[in-house]
Amino acid sequence: MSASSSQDAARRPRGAHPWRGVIEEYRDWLPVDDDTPVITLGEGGTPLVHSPWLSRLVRGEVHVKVEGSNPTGSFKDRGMTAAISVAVAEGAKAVVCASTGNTSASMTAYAARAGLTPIVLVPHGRIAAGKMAQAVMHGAEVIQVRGGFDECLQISRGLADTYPVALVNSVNPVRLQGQKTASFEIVDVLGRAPDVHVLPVGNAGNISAYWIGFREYAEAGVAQDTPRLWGFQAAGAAPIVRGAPVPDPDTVATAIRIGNPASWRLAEAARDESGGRIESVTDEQILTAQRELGAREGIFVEPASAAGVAGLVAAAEAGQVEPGLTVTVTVTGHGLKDTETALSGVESVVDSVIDADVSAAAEVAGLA
Ligand code: AN7
Repeated sequence: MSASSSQDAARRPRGAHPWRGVIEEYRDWLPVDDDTPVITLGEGGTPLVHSPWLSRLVRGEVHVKVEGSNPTGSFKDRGMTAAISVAVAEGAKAVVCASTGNTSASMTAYAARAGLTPIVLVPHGRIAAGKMAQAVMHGAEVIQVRGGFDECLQISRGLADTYPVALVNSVNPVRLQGQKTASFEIVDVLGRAPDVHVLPVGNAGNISAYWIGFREYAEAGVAQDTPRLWGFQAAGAAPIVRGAPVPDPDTVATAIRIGNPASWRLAEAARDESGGRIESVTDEQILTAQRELGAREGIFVEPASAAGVAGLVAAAEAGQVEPGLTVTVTVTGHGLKDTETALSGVESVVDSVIDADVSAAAEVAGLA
């Protein structure tokens, strides 16, 4: 390199390629036009992190798509930038959603940004504290329903049918359009579609959105083919696996405590058209996967997010993953949202208490 060109390089500002949020990055693929106001918090562009641990287990290459890195800490931001932008374009003044916590955290942030009134319906109890704090900080009207997520969704639909308020649950198709950008990013970074993509399933919007994205890229020739989609529900909330709604779903993974998913049929289509599978994992498998991911890979996720990882581990241990595959796994939300569950299995957060003394610290740390 000549002296002058290296000087040019030095003069260029570093970090000169800011990520602009999924609407600007993937505008041509989304249902927006030049007049749509872009309500964004810079979502998307999340890390795709290679996992040596999971790669060893499946005898292939596994990458983790870390969606907890989105502005409100979950993948919901991708769909929400799209849904709220379109709602504003259509003249909405108020927005409503039912939520197990992450949809409401995201919706209220984007609504605040857009100057809309956010109304959220959450199930009685069992919402992680971090998610509730988010809705409160974003100025939401929070309504707790004596019932589960499925009842909350019914009421949200009822409100939107009768009153001047826009529904932004994933039954709003614009949400899935925004969420499909995660598939685009995976292909853009890998330079190809993975062989298998793994993710947790709750209300089943995300698996449906990923399938839209992978298919669109294949149809446009950006990718050569599409991955098999492997979805995992929590055993106590696994209606798609059972083939029937679960009236009283229960799991430590509160985000996916859903007994009658809105996108049930779309998820089945995604599974079948991709040659994939939707199965369940126990709470114990979920919590183990959560801990391993944190301790081995430095990635702290909430329990629901670990369901996909748990499913992949189980499949690998059962010899169901042929060697040599490229596998991507989405971890959907950040562990900081639910520290209570993360710490609940921990005997003692503090291992030792000592006086302010280096040698005492060295001794209890096993260094001396
Ligand atoms: C961390 O926030 O349904 O199968 O109301 O928060 O697309 O529903 C959350 C779902 C996975 C499941 N991981 O995704 C809500 C809500 C996390 C989640 C899911 C959710 P979908």
